[in-house]
Amino acid sequence: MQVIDLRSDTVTKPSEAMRKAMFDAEVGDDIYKEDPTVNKLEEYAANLLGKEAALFVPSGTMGNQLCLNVLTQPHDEVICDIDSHIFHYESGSPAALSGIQIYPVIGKNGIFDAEQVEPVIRPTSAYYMARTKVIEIENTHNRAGGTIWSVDKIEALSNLAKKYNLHFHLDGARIWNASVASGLTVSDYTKYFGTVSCCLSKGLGAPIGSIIAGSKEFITEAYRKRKAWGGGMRQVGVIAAAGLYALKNNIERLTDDHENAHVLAKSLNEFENVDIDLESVQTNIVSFKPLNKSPEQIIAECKENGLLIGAGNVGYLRAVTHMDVNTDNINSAVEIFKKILG
Ligand code: TLP
Repeated sequence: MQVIDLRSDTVTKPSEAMRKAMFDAEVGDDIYKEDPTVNKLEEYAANLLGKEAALFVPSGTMGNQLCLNVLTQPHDEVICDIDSHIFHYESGSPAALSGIQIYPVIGKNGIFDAEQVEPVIRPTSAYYMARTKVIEIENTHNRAGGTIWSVDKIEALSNLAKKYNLHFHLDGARIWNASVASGLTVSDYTKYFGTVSCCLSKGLGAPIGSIIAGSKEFITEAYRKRKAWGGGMRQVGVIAAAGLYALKNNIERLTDDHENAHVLAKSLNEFENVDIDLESVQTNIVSFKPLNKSPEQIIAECKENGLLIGAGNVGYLRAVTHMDVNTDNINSAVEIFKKILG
């Protein structure tokens, strides 16, 4: 039985051309900054993101957590959306690795306003409170279903961060999807942030790796911390080559994934037993609520039929489109869903 895997865009496998780039990669010891391919990737990514410097890290989680660690001291606080990845899916690392706490604000589809943030910034005189240090947003927003932030809302938060001398961090794991869907460049978004983390191993199809970017000073400190946390890597040009290939070749094609997600979402919307907000389907993630059975039951029944999907927000299911599923696969997925949810 052919299996259609819509659990995540992380499941993609490197294409032949990407593997060739990996095979051909020049390598050196990256701890000594002597891996030419890693150096090329970091320079290319820094340019694309409009930042002074960038650092290749093993995962998006390490990327976000390194950024938070460098930006904060123990007892500090990070304001972010209640459904953000750093709050739900990074194993409590802000507390465990940096001794900081999260102040979650309740966004709509993962997006919140500066007006919600200003009242919860702690007064600097309140010595008995955590110190607000960072505002963090996620673009696109995973748990909210791949939603895109408007530049206006980002700019308002950036101004607020400046006003209160706070850091502004972007979890841009899927910033490429936001850029392609909105028609804005990646740096149209990233220019508002001091620090950015973004993934090469999701929709872009690289097997591993993320990039963090910011000022030279910030990256120098993050480079120290990456080593301290065991994330220093050696002849890692073989995987950096995949990341470089992904950035150069796989961004524009994300529109195909977005179209497939729309096709899937529209079909699901026609089923009696599905609650879906079509407005939230803006990129490659389709988040929907089954009304006839529990999400676990649906996941199990889909699996029996050769379709893999995952759990999303509480009570929701998540299907993610990516380069290893084509329109025929999506049509087959719709048929399976029809059997189970129609
Ligand atoms: N997200 C994964 C899971 O952890 C949920 C997925 O399948 O979508 N930021 C965002 C917005 C993410 O969606 C993810 C991964 C990360 C950070 C962390 O990246 P990795 O998995 O490389 O640590």
